[in-house]
Amino acid sequence: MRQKRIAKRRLILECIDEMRQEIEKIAKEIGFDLVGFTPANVEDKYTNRFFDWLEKGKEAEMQYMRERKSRQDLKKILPGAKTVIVLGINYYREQSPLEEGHGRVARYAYGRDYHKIIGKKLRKLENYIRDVHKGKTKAYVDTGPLLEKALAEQAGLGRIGKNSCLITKYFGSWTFLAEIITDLEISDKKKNSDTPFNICGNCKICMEACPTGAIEEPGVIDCNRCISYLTIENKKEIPASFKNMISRTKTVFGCDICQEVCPHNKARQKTNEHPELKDPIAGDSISLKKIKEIKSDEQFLNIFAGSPLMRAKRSGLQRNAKILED
Ligand code: B12
Ligand code: SF4
Ligand code: SF4
Repeated sequence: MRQKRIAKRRLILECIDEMRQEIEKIAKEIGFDLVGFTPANVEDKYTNRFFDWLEKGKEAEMQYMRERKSRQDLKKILPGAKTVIVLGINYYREQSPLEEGHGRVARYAYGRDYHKIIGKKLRKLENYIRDVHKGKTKAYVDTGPLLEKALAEQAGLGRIGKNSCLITKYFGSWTFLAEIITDLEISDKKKNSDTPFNICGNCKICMEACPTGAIEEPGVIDCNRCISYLTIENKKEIPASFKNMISRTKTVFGCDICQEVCPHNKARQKTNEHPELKDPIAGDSISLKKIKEIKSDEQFLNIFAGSPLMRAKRSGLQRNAKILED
């Protein structure tokens, strides 16, 4: 009897393993570079950190970050959720040297908005899971209340560094993240070590290199000080105390500094091979004169439609460019 039970259990485990391998294979064919599986619950150590961060007001004006419940319990998003399939896509590219009179654009915003590119790939994988395995699914790519880096770390895609980015083994932190929550029970029980930031050891290079001191503690970003937040998400005037610091970085949209200095990235970064990421819209940098001369929202749309720069709107981009000109 016991022997029979063990044999049955072994068979189930083999089936789960096979299903995981098959989904991983399809995901890679669709164009994902990294695939991992984790149970559909976020460990307390992450949610506690997240609540702490909110309580201290580190999210600045990003109201949408205050949605707490579903970040903790994914069954509130998909009833019966059992597994999160975490996916990664390398987006690294070498940048051309910055020309005089130009402002730097962060690498993630070089071409077409990754939400659109990855969204399409997610739909393909969801269709496969629904049709072949009859699983319910709900997909995200930076589009909902998930702790994506926490889930990626749980799924074994990489480790969170002191710069708070998820650093993967093959591409460093130059990796977009996306998730499919499903009611299929296919999670992988392999776990990362519990020691936080052990990928960093005693290194603090990113904390020291951040021009505005936004990495307050290992893994904790104060958005009120972060150039990425100030130049993308922030809708207001940029506080005078940060203007000089931003001007020195010559950044007009986003910020890559705490990733560029990371020794893990230097050892792992390789130019991505995704054709969809190669068409420039904003490019590596934009002429400040060109930004200044945009006279209407319509003209702005004509130039930047489909690009992550739409998030800052014309007013935000012109505000940023003005800081570099002054
Ligand atoms: C809000 C947000 C921002 C904000 C805040 C950034 C931040 N670090 O929180 C701003 C606008 C500043 C930002 C900037 C950028 N972002 Co952003 N952002 C997000 C978003 C929507 C939510 C992140 C979040 O929940 N923050 C809240 C904090 C509290 O959570 P956390 O950062 O995950 O921190 C966890 C860990 O660090 C850990 N932790 C922290 N301290 C400790 C200590 C101990 C002891 C332990 C155990 C754990 C622990 O627990 C925390 C809670 O889970 C995610 C998408 C998503 N839904 O997850 C994208 C996301 C994080 N962003 C992304 C990117 C690409 C960027 C930029 C690189 C863009 C750019 N070039 O300008 C920068 C990077 C700046 C940086 N160093 O983080 C990617 C990151 C991919 C990766 N490989 O890490 C994501 C995942 C989007 C995506 N789908 O690809 N972003
Ligand atoms: S993105 Fe830039 S400003 Fe923000 S923490 Fe990193 S280095 Fe600092
Ligand atoms: S620069 Fe150093 S401290 Fe920062 S994430 Fe990389 S290894 Fe960790």
